[in-house]
Amino acid sequence: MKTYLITGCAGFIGSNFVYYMLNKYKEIQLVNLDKLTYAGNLENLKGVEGDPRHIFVQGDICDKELVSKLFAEYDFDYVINFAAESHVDRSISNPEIFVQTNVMGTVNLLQCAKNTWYNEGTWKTGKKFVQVSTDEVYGSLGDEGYFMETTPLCPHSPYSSSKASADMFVMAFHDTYGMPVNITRCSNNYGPYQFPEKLIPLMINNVKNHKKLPVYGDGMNVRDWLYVEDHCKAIDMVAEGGRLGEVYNVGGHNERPNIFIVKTIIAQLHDRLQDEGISEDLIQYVADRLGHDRRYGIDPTKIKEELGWYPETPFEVGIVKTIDWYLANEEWMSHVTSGNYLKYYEEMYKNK
Ligand code: NAD
Ligand code: TDX
Repeated sequence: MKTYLITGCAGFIGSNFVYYMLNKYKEIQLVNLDKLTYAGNLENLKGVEGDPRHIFVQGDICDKELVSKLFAEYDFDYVINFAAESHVDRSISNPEIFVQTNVMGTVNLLQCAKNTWYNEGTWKTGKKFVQVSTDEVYGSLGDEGYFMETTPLCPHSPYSSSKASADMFVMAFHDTYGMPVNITRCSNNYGPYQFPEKLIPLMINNVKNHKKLPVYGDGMNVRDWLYVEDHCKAIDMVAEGGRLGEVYNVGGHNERPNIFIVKTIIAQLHDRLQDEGISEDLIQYVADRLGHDRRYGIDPTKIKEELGWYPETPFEVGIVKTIDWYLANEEWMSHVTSGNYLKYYEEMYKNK
């Protein structure tokens, strides 16, 4: 049986990963270390309550004592590091916590893994550290071309700079000590349990409540959308079969301008809810994000050719599944949008 230290798995992608893995593997042990920041939510893990294959530990990936204790207690085969501060807008107003968690936290995990897995120049067999990174580390594309694994890192936001820095430390541990690692760099995920500070759930929530839809700039920035379950599958495949020391880009020629996404959500909810108050009149173009990357687009050839992964969910199917989930989980949304979310929203969008 394989034992995993998974971090940040009370968040969006991590909680989806927990469901994916427990569904796929009958015999598995997941130890989920999560600090439960504003983005971490135990309600995301309700479906695995009582399942002994999933153990939740509340704590910080920066906490050396705690992480060392976990390594002493469990014989981890894998570390899969999802834990991060993940929102670009928050990184623009408060970069320090991004350095703390995304860089220092990752280095702490690397060190604790090395302390346990490495002895007198030799690594224990079958171990691997997988860093969940992002296409944003490559910077921004013009109208043409795609991000390849060989594209130089050129991050622009404090968030993507912290993720690029973490990636470099992961590679440094591979290059310096021979640590068995992989890095995955995926494009924008969407699906169940995504916190409504991100474009798709924010728009779904606002449309439903007839609130204005804040579209940054001209709405023509392009993101390459990936259904979260397809991403979870890719991470599992990389952990299982990725060549050591390699980076794998995860995405799938699924690029859409933001305004297309917003209009799709409006049309879907208008029809589904039969609500005449839902229309494109809700769209409000607002001041652009500072340093807003224009276009992301992933070339997924490497992961397809080496591991046979491809994005199985077309956007048209994934967005309907996503909207279905949010409509069926109004209580989840009302819990996460009470309290601090309201304060965040007012502050974030006050001058827009
Ligand atoms: P999220 O913000 O939904 O969840 C992050 C989780 O990490 C939360 O549960 C939070 O409590 C936890 N966390 C934060 N700081 C922590 C700390 N110091 N110690 C322990 N836990 C901590 O993020 P997400 O969207 O699920 O993203 C997961 C990972 O995937 C991140 O590393 C992110 O950079 C990367 N990624 C996300 C996307 C996307 O579209 N969402 C795309 C590419 C890459
Ligand atoms: O209110 C909004 N209006 C708007 O126009 C918000 C929240 C976003 N946008 C735009 C900005 C982006 O061009 O929509 C696009 C998507 O924005 P986000 O959902 O904030 O995602 P993005 O900044 O692209 O980053 C996401 O994908 C890569 C994740 O948050 C990162 O964690 C991941 O690494």
